[in-house]
Amino acid sequence: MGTPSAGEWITDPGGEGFAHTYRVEAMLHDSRSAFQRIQVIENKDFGRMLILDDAVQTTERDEFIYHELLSHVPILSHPSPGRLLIIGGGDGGLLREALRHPLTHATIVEIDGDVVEVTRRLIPSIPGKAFDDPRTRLLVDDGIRFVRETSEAFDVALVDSTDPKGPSLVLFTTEFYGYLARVMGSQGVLAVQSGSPIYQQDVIALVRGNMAPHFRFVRTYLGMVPTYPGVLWTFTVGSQTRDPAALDESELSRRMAGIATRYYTVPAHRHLFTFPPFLSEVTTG
Ligand code: AG3
Repeated sequence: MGTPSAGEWITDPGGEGFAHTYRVEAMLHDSRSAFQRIQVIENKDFGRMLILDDAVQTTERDEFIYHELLSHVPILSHPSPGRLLIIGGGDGGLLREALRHPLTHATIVEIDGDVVEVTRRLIPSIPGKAFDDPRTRLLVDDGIRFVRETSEAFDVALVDSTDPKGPSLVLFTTEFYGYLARVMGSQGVLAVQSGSPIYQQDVIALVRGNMAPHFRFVRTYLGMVPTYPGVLWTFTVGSQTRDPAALDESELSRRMAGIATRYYTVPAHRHLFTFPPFLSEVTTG
């Protein structure tokens, strides 16, 4: 496919029968890495947008929603998080948000170094200074191989993957979740993006089923991301010691003090896990 030019529309397909579409104000980047097509466009409503293999990953205007949800919920679910592991997340938005907590160390293992380079250069507000933080170590490597082979220990692991297709499929397997549970030990907390409750209910069921053997609590929560197909999006957190849906509010308030957020709030925390009735089967299956 040729590079779309200004004025043309690009399409992010949802299920088999619907899609989101965005008008290209300016085409800033279009390349093929060893793993995927990488595009950055400018859009009137969402600003700069990072698109991998036609799927919108993150945008200047709404990135905070996904990144706040995938960082604060699991980090707060751990009683004393020090060492963080991120698999994927090469745009750096999740790393930036997570580093707002008093972590001691963050390792990010991204398979595609081009995603890191392109985002840092063209959408610098998303990573901010996260890759220069002294606590950060960036490894351009295969995430599953890293967790299988490492002898390091982590407290919290976050999987910021693309849709379960091609190379990211392994990031949805029970073997992978088992390796992550092993590197985190008896207090570990894992959170992953688990897809759309509108057109990927099979993905949510897969993630929940594959995490269940490895974590005492497995909880799915909901967010609204305007630029993901269908807007509604899910995340699933596995925890060994505490139920992420039933944390003490005064502890949450203490730990979120000084961390200003635009989507996540402490009073709303437990409600993130309550789905409207038409979606309730998604998390009871
Ligand atoms: N990770 C991927 C979310 C999936 C979006 N899917 C889609 N648009 N079809 C987002 C990475 C942000 N750091």
